[in-house]
Amino acid sequence: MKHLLLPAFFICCCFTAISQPAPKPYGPLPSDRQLKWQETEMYCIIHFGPDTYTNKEWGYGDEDPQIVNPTQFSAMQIVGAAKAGGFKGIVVVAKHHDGFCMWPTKTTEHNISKSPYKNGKGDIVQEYRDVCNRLGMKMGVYCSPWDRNSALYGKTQYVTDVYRKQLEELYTHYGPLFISWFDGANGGDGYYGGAREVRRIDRSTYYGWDTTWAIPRKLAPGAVLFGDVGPDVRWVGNEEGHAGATCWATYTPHSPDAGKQPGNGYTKDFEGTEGQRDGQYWMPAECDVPLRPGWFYHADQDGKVKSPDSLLNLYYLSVGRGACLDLGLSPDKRGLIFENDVQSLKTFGAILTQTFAVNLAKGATLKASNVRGGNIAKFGPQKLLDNDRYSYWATDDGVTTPSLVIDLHHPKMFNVIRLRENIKLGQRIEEVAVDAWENDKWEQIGGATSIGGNRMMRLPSAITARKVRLRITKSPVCIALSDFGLYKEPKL
Ligand code: FUL
Repeated sequence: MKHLLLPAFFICCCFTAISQPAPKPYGPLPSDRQLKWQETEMYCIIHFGPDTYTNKEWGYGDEDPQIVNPTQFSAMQIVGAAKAGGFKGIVVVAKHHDGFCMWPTKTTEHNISKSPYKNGKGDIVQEYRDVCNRLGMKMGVYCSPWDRNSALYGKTQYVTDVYRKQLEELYTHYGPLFISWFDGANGGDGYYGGAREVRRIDRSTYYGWDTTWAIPRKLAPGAVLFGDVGPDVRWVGNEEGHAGATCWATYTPHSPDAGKQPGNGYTKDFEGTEGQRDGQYWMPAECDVPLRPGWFYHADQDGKVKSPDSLLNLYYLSVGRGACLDLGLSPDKRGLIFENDVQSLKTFGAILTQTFAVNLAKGATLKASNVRGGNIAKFGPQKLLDNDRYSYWATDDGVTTPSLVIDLHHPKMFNVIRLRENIKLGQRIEEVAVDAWENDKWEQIGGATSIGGNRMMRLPSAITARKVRLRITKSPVCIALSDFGLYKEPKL
């Protein structure tokens, strides 16, 4: 009898393991386009236009197109500088608040074809498109809703016949786009076709966001829509480049006035910094910050370009907290990225490449306190090291505070710890702690909250250890952790 029972027991065990279903998803989930955006991590928004020539940040809308006359404009040099910095895409400012369109639009005369650039035959947006294709960079667009040039601004006709038509042109001719950027700065004084007055709009209703968003959904289905109210990616609430130390991918935008619909430029934007644990939507944060003090080029800021070190710091405060970093680049009057900026980007990119070239945990022996259904092949901790953001170590339902010992076999020096959840199953883990085996006992060396698609702990100084322990200290449900990495930054 015994000899029959044993195989039966094994078959039974194997069956339970194989049939062990994946954990149930938790909370709001990302769409495919949001997953791709999350993987992008870093991109650059590029401001170039009349303001470059007038030394302003917000053009009034009465600028003469003749001033836009770059003599050496090179999309290759600009996008190349971003790529050297480790950025994976660009957002082209196709129209800023001054209303000047950098492509030959049919919607207004106030566009690049009226400038001397390439004798009126220029199309800056197309030049970026071609170079992005050549360099394997993603491209997105920003077309300012606020238009200080248009005589129609403030009327319904502006939205239906100008703004939405501009979006249609951009989505139709310059795709594929990975992001469409919607700004919150809206309404105020301007040229408005010569009226030179103040025009206010109802920020909650004027742009009819649902109808407006339907255009990219149809014409640029791969693009996430960014704005204060998302709906795919939210503004982080500051232009300093940092997300909250706790930063949830889930968010519900609220309007500042009770009972009104929130809109871009009309939210409690400070809430974007942390998001909300019980947020209704998957709407992770983007941190936008310029490389210089301003978004546009100003010669007197040539000495104020952020250093590689400060970019690195911003990287950990944004990407390291599950947001994406959107760094502002500003080509100068020549149409080139200034030398200082190029140098800073290059060094920053080199540091990132060196830091993340080797996961020092690779080859380690991993021992988890629990593996879902005992099914090591499917849910075991080795999935943490396979470089796949969506394969994962999972625990049994109800096991919410597991731990993992990482035996590196030899003492290794590191100062960055990176964790990622398989966010296809939602943002699950609320808090973790990391210990190192030091002086014959576990000493806590790091901790973090709200893990999500990316969470990095940058230690105050490098430590050397042979064994590291990860403790999940708070999660409402069983875990689905996809990556664990230990890295060492090179010395600057
Ligand atoms: C802001 C704009 O008002 C700035 O001029 C800049 O374009 C920045 C990226 O977004 O809201």
